[in-house]
Amino acid sequence: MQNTATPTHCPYCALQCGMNLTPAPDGPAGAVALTERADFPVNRGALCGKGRTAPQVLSSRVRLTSPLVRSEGRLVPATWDEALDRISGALGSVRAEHGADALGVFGGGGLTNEKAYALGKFTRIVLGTSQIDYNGRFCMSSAAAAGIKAFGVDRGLPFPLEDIPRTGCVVLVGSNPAETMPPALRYFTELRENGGTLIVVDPRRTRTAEQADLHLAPRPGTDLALALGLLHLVVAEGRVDEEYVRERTAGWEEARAAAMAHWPEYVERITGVSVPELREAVRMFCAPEAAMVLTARGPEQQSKGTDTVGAWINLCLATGRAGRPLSGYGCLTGQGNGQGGREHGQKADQLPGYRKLDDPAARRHVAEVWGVDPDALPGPGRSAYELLDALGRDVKALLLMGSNPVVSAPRAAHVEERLRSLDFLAVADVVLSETAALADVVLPVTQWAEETGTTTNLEGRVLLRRRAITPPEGVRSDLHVLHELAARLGTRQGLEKKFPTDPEEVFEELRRASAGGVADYSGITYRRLAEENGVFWPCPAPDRSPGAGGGTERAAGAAGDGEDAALDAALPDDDPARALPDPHPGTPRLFLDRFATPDGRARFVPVAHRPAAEEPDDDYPVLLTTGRVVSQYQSGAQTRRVAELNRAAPGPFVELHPRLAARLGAAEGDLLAVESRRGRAVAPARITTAIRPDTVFMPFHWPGEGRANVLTNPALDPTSRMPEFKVCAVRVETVRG
Ligand SMILES: Nc1nc2c(c(=O)[nH]1)N[C@H]1C(S)=C(S)[C@@H](COP(=O)(O)OP(=O)(O)OC[C@H]3O[C@@H](n4cnc5c(=O)[nH]c(N)nc54)[C@H](O)[C@@H]3O)O[C@H]1N2
Ligand SMILES: Nc1nc2c(c(=O)[nH]1)N[C@H]1C(S)=C(S)[C@@H](COP(=O)(O)OP(=O)(O)OC[C@H]3O[C@@H](n4cnc5c(=O)[nH]c(N)nc54)[C@H](O)[C@@H]3O)O[C@H]1N2
Ligand code: SF4
Ligand SMILES: [Mo]
Repeated sequence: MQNTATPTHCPYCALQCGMNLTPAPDGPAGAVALTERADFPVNRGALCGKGRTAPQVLSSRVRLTSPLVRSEGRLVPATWDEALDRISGALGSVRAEHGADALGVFGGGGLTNEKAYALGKFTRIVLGTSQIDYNGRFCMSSAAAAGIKAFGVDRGLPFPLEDIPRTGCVVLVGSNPAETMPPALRYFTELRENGGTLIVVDPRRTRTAEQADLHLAPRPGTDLALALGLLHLVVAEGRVDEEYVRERTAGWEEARAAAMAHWPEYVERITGVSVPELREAVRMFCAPEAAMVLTARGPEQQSKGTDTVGAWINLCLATGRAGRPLSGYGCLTGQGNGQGGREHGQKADQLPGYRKLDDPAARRHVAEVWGVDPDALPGPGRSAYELLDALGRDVKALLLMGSNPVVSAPRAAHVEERLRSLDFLAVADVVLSETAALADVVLPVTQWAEETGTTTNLEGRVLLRRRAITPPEGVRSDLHVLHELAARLGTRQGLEKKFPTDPEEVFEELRRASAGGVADYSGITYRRLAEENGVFWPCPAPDRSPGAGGGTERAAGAAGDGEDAALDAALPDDDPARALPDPHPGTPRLFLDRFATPDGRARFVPVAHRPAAEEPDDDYPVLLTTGRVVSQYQSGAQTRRVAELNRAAPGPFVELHPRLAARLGAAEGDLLAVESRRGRAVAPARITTAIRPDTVFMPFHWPGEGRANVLTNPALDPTSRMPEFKVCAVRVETVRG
């Protein structure tokens, strides 16, 4: 491999910060030097501590470099052939005995587009099962469902991050970028420097909330009432944009009636946010010409997450703040490929290009690309938690790629027990995660810097992650795993030929499969991604019209235009190349002319407040909410292997208010037992006035005694099937002795 710097992207969150990597010739295997990559516009060189230290996880000391198989209860090293044969033997016999739907597949939003695509295809045409879902269900599924209802398409942000500093007001609802996307905080700082205002809605005064002009601290699980109360005031104060509502939306009367039932005083009682604060928020949001609402996991990870996001979208629509320059609703997606991972078919109900598995035309199109009979494609399967809950019962064997549910799934002790009850579990991972440790076979796979692939960041910008170094001996790519399993498990000879191991070949097929779909990638090539530093979908191939139903802006001046024009001028008049249409420039901004609904209008959704699935009572009097800290990533499988990050964030804690601490007789650092109807976790107290006195907060990054997810409630949103990670009832006690 060359010793020059390779421009690539971080393996972790949805910002997908750019960085340069150079192999270190004299260092240990996998050692690379990381340097700033200033040409990538999203982070302009800045990285958080996780991104900066990500190369440490490449070193073979902290990772798996040999397949492992279970023998007499223990995981022992094996050859790749032994491990793959074990998997195909076990999956084959479960299928023979119990039918294809007894096989389950669980994917991840960190997988590249190519892997997500290949995994969905493998599940449907090699295993023949409907039982696939992925951890993205736990992430942005509520925002996705609400976006589809209101706008007809789900793309996290319908505009690039660079628009944020130029709008007038941003409401950040349950989002803590100071910890979860530090390089993006700059966009909000610049907003305020430009005279714009920032409102943060969070039960905790986070480092993000500290930057805000106005911080609203609602009781966890009450964002729906809060948004309805704000809409009520918008109507009462005559701030509705009547002309916009008439021309660009449908369903206002019903939504208006629902909001009018939510009086400010009633909303104050539910949320704890005072009427003057509500009025101030409305004034700040409505004063400038343009404004945005951005949600993240706070309001979304609720059993009413879809309705809650719908209520915030209604607020944008009533005030004319969607589908106009510098205005709109957006969701800040989480994982590295959180956006692309939900578009190409690892979701239970989905086919590539964001097509629906139950749509006959979609089935025909994709089946043709795959060279199979549309009737042979299974139907929609169970959602993530429902799939995990069915393990050992209806689903007897599981193949898992890119998630660590023992730590990250709700009601985690139960999920762990379900995983243990499987006839067979295979896990592909880069480290021995807590979930991999339960497996019958573990496959060690290549990591971000060792393989090429595309991801789609939170803006809908498709990016090329490039291979920068040679992987260690003994590891293979996820694409290789699927190829080899297709060879062993295919119901007809040669099926593995449909599973190439070269990512660009997979992408070429993904382009065709997505063509004409909502998330149309057909006009995107690896070459363009390399030259243009990313392309926003939809980007149809030149002879197609956008699949998202128009409403899109043709971005001016995509790189290469000038070059093409010069080339054109140089060609003789009758040269066939002259007739080639210009490539589609991609779509940084959606909805400017019309929304992606059949009639081009956005839909108001009538919603009403309802309580959380579990409210505090005498037995469990305190609210628990959960989330993240800056120095650990998700289940911690990768970041807990980096010493510097462990020093910064060594373990779990329970954040609580001094008043609650006094009532419990707890001092800073004392061990607290937090108990819910599902389990008990123990972690030291961290006392701060930055949290509401009725609420405790725990980060979920750790296994063991302080595992927050043994407490959380798997109550599901009826539409998105999102579990209620952000609110459940607990009791808290100090642990004596
Ligand atoms: N350091 C770090 N960064 C990450 C990740 C990580 O694990 N670690 N993960 C990535 C991923 S996959 C994701 S999804 C994103 C998540 O990014 P965020 O959504 O910013 O992260 P969270 O900490 O889960 O939740 C955000 C805030 O919601 C608040 N909150 C809790 N309950 C409620 C409520 O009922 N209402 C409201 N309004 N707010 C509430 C919490 O106090 C918290 O501050 O981060 C990404 N970036
Ligand atoms: N209580 C609570 N729980 C939560 C949340 C919360 O806010 N509160 N948030 C939820 C959210 S938003 C999310 S996104 C989930 C995330 O939780 P998880 O799904 O557990 O996510 P990770 O910890 O990122 O797990 C990814 C695993 O895949 C491995 N891996 C990384 N890259 C690859 C690859 O390319 N191939 C393969 N085969 N493996 C790879 C990693 O080493 C790791 O073991 O957690 C959810 N759980
Ligand atoms: S903000 Fe996200 S993408 Fe950027 S360096 Fe940190 S973890 Fe990586
Ligand atoms: Mo996430």
